[in-house]
Amino acid sequence: MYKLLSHNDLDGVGCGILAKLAFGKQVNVRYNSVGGIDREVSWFLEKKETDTFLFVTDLSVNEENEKKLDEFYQNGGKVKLIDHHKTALHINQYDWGHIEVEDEAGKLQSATSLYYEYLVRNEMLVAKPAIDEFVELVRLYDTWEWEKSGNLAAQRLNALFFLISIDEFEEKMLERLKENEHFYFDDFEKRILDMEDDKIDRYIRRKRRELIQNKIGKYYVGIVFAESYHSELGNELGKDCWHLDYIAIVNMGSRRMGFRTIHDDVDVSQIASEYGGGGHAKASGCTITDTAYKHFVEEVFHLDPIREDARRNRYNLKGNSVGVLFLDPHDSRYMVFEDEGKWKFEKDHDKTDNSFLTFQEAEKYLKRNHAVWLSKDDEYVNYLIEIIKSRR
Ligand SMILES: [Mn+2]
Repeated sequence: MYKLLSHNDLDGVGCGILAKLAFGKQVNVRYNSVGGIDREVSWFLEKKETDTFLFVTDLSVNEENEKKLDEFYQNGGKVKLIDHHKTALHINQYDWGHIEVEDEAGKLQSATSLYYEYLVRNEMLVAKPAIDEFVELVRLYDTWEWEKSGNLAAQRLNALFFLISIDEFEEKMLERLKENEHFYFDDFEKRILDMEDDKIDRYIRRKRRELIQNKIGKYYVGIVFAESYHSELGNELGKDCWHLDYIAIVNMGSRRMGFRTIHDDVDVSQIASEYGGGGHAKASGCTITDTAYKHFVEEVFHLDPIREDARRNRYNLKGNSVGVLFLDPHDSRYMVFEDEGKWKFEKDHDKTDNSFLTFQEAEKYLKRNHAVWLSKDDEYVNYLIEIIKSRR
């Protein structure tokens, strides 16, 4: 017999699907949250099922279970822990551990891609195009590479995963992978996925209007209270507010929060670990501890959300060397302009000493320090009229 303890997200369930393809009724699969895995591992070890082969995928164990698993292994038990989170790299010291964040070519791994390689290499599963394609979609989604490569199928696979129950998802995927040469979405799935896309767009637009900005430690942070679509939300808000170092998504209901960044020079696994959590450089999470509550809820709750840039301008356009007008919450106006190869700004018609190499740097400075937004054309025109009048 085989037992698989895996994560309850798409990547974790991808491992479960592969296990069922490989072992059929011989495997017992259980999905766990990050917080639930250690209890399951302890239970398994207490039962002393020495002839059951234990797989743990997409999750790691605490120190106590790490020791107990090694003891189990040393006494002839069969166990393999396969993960791609860098916080688990120390498990590689054991023969039964295989943690790989990226392969030799620098391609980011997911638990599903690692487990697939493992099963095929050990002749427990025969590779075929449909499975290759499914595994790659899961990997693209889990590592966020789909964003760069623009692979919407990966994002849609995850959306489908959340639209139906885990059991239903498993069943559909198992049948599809067994019976077809290639992976596909059927017509019904395509329709509900289109509807879901619209819903996500509306949700993100609404949450953008609720985004709060604050400086926490050395970082400028965007904070949003949200229950759903954390990945999509973190990514879209991060791109829209690229002047922020990372986005913190607070879920009061589950008492958990997530951190997302689009920037290569910010490591949010570091930030999560300061609050007792963990994860990846670009996506991480933690439970809302007292300190996290203080920083991300209490101290920001009274702040107003940051305004959006005007989107339908014809004249007040970013990068316009003649001048670009920004407004701040205290009704101050900032005109950014190019002068002798440098970008400068005046505040309410008064010169300032600031100068920047690019327009983006000036915009970043103003957005971080003064929470500005791009004004609409009519305010821009008014400002220009004031300049003309003052010259007469
Ligand atoms: Mn994963």
